[in-house]
Amino acid sequence: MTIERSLVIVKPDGYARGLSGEVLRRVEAKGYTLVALAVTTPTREMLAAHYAEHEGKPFYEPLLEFMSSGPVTAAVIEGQGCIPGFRALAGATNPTEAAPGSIRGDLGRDWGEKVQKNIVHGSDSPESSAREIGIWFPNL
Ligand code: RTP
Ligand code: MG
Repeated sequence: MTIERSLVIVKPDGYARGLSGEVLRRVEAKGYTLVALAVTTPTREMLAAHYAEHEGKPFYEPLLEFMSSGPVTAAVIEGQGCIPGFRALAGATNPTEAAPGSIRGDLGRDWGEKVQKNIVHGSDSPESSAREIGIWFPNL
């Protein structure tokens, strides 16, 4: 595997619960490096670009509503295989199904809402990572 970068976001639910430090702790404990870090409330415009692949799906509008509802912690991390590596740290999309030991498995649950509030986002491929980092950290 080559050295790669991934965009990690502690979503509004994770930020509001004070889990940014816990997520970054796990990233660093795994051995990945923090390359960039910011707290920001994303605009709908940024989120429409970020989630373009999901446009038209039933959870798209609730997802944009949720993601623009408050501050998030956004980070670019770096390391060999960090794209699949962080996805493994995050666990399955649905926190109820995510394995214990993962971020979503240890810290997440179903809150009975329209969109899955699952604490973190992580890029799913080198192409997504390059695209997403361009949206969130255009100066990198
Ligand atoms: P992410 O993009 O946030 O890292 O998560 P993911 O790849 O595991 O999930 P993805 O399929 O890309 O979906 C993006 C986010 O949309 C919300 N979602 N809710 N049926 C639902 O309620 C539903 N499905 C997806 C989640 O917040 C998911 O992370
Ligand atoms: Mg995704």
